[in-house]
Amino acid sequence: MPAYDPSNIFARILRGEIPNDTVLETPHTLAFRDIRPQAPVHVLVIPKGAYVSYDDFAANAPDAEIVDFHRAVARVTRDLGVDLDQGQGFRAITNAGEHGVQEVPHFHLHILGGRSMGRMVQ
Ligand code: IU
Repeated sequence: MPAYDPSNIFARILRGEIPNDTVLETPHTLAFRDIRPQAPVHVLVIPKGAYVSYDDFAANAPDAEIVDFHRAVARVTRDLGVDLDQGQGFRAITNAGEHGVQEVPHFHLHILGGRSMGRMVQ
């Protein structure tokens, strides 16, 4: 696992150095709109803790942070109307490392919705 780089852009957002369009904040999690949205709903959900990627978070975060993160994901889908009770669904993806083409080295989950996201394998 590469060392966590505290100068990455999401760490700077968490420190309040850069503004963001927050949709939800909980004790361990922040969700904000992606600056280059790929769909009508495009939100990034990030833990406040310093985790490089999904595998880092899943392996190393305390249970309370993991639960808080996933409850926040569910709340975002409900609050933005893409959940399966009131909406038409969403895609949740995370990119990790070089082959995943991860741009920002702070774990984040993309929530994409508001239109059909298409088949992943054509
Ligand atoms: P990736 O999964 O690391 O490849 O995606 C990073 C995302 O972060 C990408 O969708 C960017 O548009 C987004 N983003 C952002 O929302 N705000 C920023 O200041 C920067 C990137 I830099």
